[in-house]
Amino acid sequence: MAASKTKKQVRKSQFKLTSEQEADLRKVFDIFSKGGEESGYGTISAEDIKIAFRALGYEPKQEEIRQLISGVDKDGKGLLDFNDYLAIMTKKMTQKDDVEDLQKAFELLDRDRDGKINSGDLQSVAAELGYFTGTMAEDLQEMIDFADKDGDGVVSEREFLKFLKKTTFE
Ligand SMILES: [Ca+2]
Ligand SMILES: [Ca+2]
Repeated sequence: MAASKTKKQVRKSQFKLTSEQEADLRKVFDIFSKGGEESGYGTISAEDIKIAFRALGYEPKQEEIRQLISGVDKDGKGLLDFNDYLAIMTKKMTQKDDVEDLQKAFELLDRDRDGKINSGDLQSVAAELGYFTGTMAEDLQEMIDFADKDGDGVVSEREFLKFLKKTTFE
């Protein structure tokens, strides 16, 4: 599949994600959009975006997130639909693709330093952000599961890099 396909969401940009990456982003979106009542179905909040970034290994600054969100949040409600979210994530994912940065992100997420990311690590990250609730555990495990390609229940650095940089590592 060498042919680059045109995505309707892409405007005046060089953004390009593989369809697989897009599918993964869709899964993350679905996980968050089914959460909190206040964010409603089919949309996610600015808070969710922050967690989604962390879960994907990015550490954007508060200000950067605000800028990314204000770029797509036309009605100013702070709720983003899938296309808004996709635009933000694509922007971020296509701009930050340095492997060293990703390795640093992996280390950041691997809270217990066992060389793997499991849902406990993600729970710690969420807890540090004051975001963790008991009902999130399952969602976080779901995120682990879809990055976990060999099915051992945890995400190795290789799986992590592969997940974020499919085009380079496959
Ligand atoms: Ca770990
Ligand atoms: Ca694994």
